[in-house]
Amino acid sequence: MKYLIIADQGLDGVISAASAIIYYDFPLGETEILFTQPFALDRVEIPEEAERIVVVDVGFNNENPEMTRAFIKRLGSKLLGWFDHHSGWPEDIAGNPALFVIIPQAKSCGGMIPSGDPELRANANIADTHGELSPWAQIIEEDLKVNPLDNEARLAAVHKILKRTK
Ligand SMILES: [Mn+2]
Repeated sequence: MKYLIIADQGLDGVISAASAIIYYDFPLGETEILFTQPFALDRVEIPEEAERIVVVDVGFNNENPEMTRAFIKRLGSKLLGWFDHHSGWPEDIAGNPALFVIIPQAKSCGGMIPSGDPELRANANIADTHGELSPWAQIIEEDLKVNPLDNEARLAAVHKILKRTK
Protein backbone atom coordinates (compact mmCIF):
# COMPACT_ATOMS: atom_id res chain seq x y z
CA MET A 1 0.00 0.00 0.00
CA LYS A 2 1.07 3.51 -0.81
CA TYR A 3 0.58 5.06 2.62
CA LEU A 4 1.92 3.83 5.94
CA ILE A 5 1.17 4.87 9.51
CA ILE A 6 3.48 3.60 12.25
CA ALA A 7 1.87 4.03 15.66
CA ASP A 8 2.51 3.19 19.30
CA GLN A 9 0.55 0.22 20.63
CA GLY A 10 -1.49 2.01 23.31
CA LEU A 11 -4.91 3.64 23.04
CA ASP A 12 -3.32 7.02 22.32
CA GLY A 13 -1.41 5.40 19.45
CA VAL A 14 -4.61 3.92 18.04
CA ILE A 15 -6.44 7.26 18.23
CA SER A 16 -3.36 9.03 16.84
CA ALA A 17 -3.27 6.67 13.84
CA ALA A 18 -6.89 7.52 13.02
CA SER A 19 -6.20 11.23 13.57
CA ALA A 20 -3.21 11.15 11.21
CA ILE A 21 -5.26 9.44 8.50
CA ILE A 22 -7.83 12.24 8.81
CA TYR A 23 -5.21 15.00 8.95
CA TYR A 24 -3.24 13.77 5.93
CA ASP A 25 -6.39 12.62 4.14
CA PHE A 26 -4.88 9.20 3.40
CA PRO A 27 -7.29 6.92 1.52
CA LEU A 28 -8.09 4.11 3.94
CA GLY A 29 -7.98 1.47 1.22
CA GLU A 30 -4.39 2.41 0.40
CA THR A 31 -3.14 2.84 3.95
CA GLU A 32 -1.34 0.25 6.02
CA ILE A 33 -0.98 0.70 9.78
CA LEU A 34 1.79 -0.91 11.82
CA PHE A 35 1.91 -0.80 15.62
CA THR A 36 5.18 -0.83 17.50
CA GLN A 37 7.10 0.53 20.51
CA PRO A 38 10.24 2.69 20.79
CA PHE A 39 12.42 -0.29 21.74
CA ALA A 40 11.17 -2.43 18.84
CA LEU A 41 11.86 -0.07 15.94
CA ASP A 42 14.66 -2.28 14.62
CA ARG A 43 12.08 -5.02 14.07
CA VAL A 44 9.62 -2.87 12.09
CA GLU A 45 9.53 -4.05 8.51
CA ILE A 46 8.80 -1.13 6.24
CA PRO A 47 6.89 -2.36 3.19
CA GLU A 48 8.75 -1.47 0.03
CA GLU A 49 5.66 -0.11 -1.68
CA ALA A 50 5.09 2.51 1.04
CA GLU A 51 5.69 5.96 -0.43
CA ARG A 52 4.49 8.25 2.37
CA ILE A 53 5.07 7.38 6.01
CA VAL A 54 3.75 9.05 9.17
CA VAL A 55 4.84 8.04 12.69
CA VAL A 56 2.65 8.82 15.71
CA ASP A 57 3.10 8.57 19.50
CA VAL A 58 6.40 6.68 19.19
CA GLY A 59 8.95 8.21 21.57
CA PHE A 60 12.72 8.48 21.22
CA ASN A 61 14.55 5.42 22.53
CA ASN A 62 16.86 7.01 25.12
CA GLU A 63 18.34 3.68 26.17
CA ASN A 64 19.36 2.98 22.61
CA PRO A 65 19.42 6.30 20.73
CA GLU A 66 20.99 4.62 17.72
CA MET A 67 17.85 2.53 17.28
CA THR A 68 15.67 5.58 16.71
CA ARG A 69 18.29 7.28 14.56
CA ALA A 70 18.75 4.21 12.37
CA PHE A 71 14.97 3.93 12.01
CA ILE A 72 14.68 7.56 10.90
CA LYS A 73 17.42 6.89 8.38
CA ARG A 74 15.54 3.85 7.07
CA LEU A 75 12.39 5.96 6.61
CA GLY A 76 14.46 8.43 4.61
CA SER A 77 12.61 10.77 2.30
CA LYS A 78 9.40 8.75 2.67
CA LEU A 79 8.87 10.25 6.13
CA LEU A 80 6.11 12.84 5.90
CA GLY A 81 5.79 13.63 9.59
CA TRP A 82 6.48 12.31 13.09
CA PHE A 83 4.16 13.43 15.90
CA ASP A 84 5.07 12.71 19.50
CA HIS A 85 4.66 14.04 23.02
CA HIS A 86 7.24 11.99 24.94
CA SER A 87 10.23 13.81 26.40
CA GLY A 88 13.88 13.05 25.68
CA TRP A 89 14.09 13.94 21.98
CA PRO A 90 17.53 15.29 21.05
CA GLU A 91 17.53 18.81 19.69
CA ASP A 92 19.06 17.91 16.32
CA ILE A 93 15.94 15.84 15.54
CA ALA A 94 13.21 17.74 17.39
CA GLY A 95 14.60 20.99 15.99
CA ASN A 96 13.42 20.02 12.51
CA PRO A 97 9.78 21.07 12.73
CA ALA A 98 9.14 20.42 9.04
CA LEU A 99 9.20 16.70 9.82
CA PHE A 100 9.12 16.35 13.60
CA VAL A 101 6.26 17.76 15.66
CA ILE A 102 7.47 17.03 19.18
CA ILE A 103 5.55 18.66 22.04
CA PRO A 104 6.62 17.11 25.38
CA GLN A 105 4.12 19.33 27.24
CA ALA A 106 1.20 17.85 25.30
CA LYS A 107 -1.02 15.44 27.26
CA SER A 108 -1.18 13.00 24.38
CA CYS A 109 -0.17 12.56 20.76
CA GLY A 110 -3.75 12.30 19.52
CA GLY A 111 -4.45 15.58 21.28
CA MET A 112 -1.71 17.25 19.22
CA ILE A 113 -2.82 16.15 15.77
CA PRO A 114 -5.15 18.68 14.14
CA SER A 115 -7.73 16.13 13.03
CA GLY A 116 -10.56 18.62 13.38
CA ASP A 117 -12.31 16.15 15.70
CA PRO A 118 -12.39 17.46 19.30
CA GLU A 119 -13.66 14.11 20.60
CA LEU A 120 -10.61 12.28 19.25
CA ARG A 121 -8.31 14.84 20.84
CA ALA A 122 -10.16 14.73 24.16
CA ASN A 123 -10.16 10.93 24.35
CA ALA A 124 -6.46 10.73 23.46
CA ASN A 125 -5.74 13.15 26.31
CA ILE A 126 -7.83 11.07 28.72
CA ALA A 127 -6.14 7.86 27.50
CA ASP A 128 -2.72 9.20 28.48
CA THR A 129 -3.74 11.03 31.67
CA HIS A 130 -6.98 10.43 33.56
CA GLY A 131 -10.71 10.90 33.27
CA GLU A 132 -13.60 9.01 31.75
CA LEU A 133 -13.31 7.88 28.15
CA SER A 134 -16.23 8.08 25.72
CA PRO A 135 -18.05 4.73 25.34
CA TRP A 136 -16.40 3.96 21.96
CA ALA A 137 -12.93 4.59 23.43
CA GLN A 138 -13.74 2.49 26.50
CA ILE A 139 -14.62 -0.42 24.23
CA ILE A 140 -11.33 -0.08 22.34
CA GLU A 141 -9.37 0.11 25.59
CA GLU A 142 -11.06 -3.04 26.89
CA ASP A 143 -10.28 -4.83 23.60
CA LEU A 144 -6.62 -3.84 23.91
CA LYS A 145 -6.49 -5.11 27.51
CA VAL A 146 -7.94 -8.48 26.54
CA ASN A 147 -5.58 -8.89 23.57
CA PRO A 148 -2.53 -6.73 24.21
CA LEU A 149 -0.59 -8.27 21.35
CA ASP A 150 -3.40 -8.35 18.81
CA ASN A 151 -2.59 -5.84 16.10
CA GLU A 152 -5.68 -6.88 14.14
CA ALA A 153 -7.80 -5.54 17.02
CA ARG A 154 -5.91 -2.23 16.85
CA LEU A 155 -6.39 -2.03 13.12
CA ALA A 156 -10.11 -2.75 13.49
CA ALA A 157 -10.27 -0.05 16.17
CA VAL A 158 -8.74 2.56 13.85
CA HIS A 159 -11.29 1.67 11.18
CA LYS A 160 -14.07 1.89 13.76
CA ILE A 161 -12.89 5.35 14.84
CA LEU A 162 -12.79 6.55 11.24
CA LYS A 163 -16.28 5.22 10.55
CA ARG A 164 -17.76 7.22 13.38
CA THR A 165 -16.20 10.46 12.12
CA LYS A 166 -16.70 10.12 8.36
MN1 LIG B 1 0.87 8.89 24.07
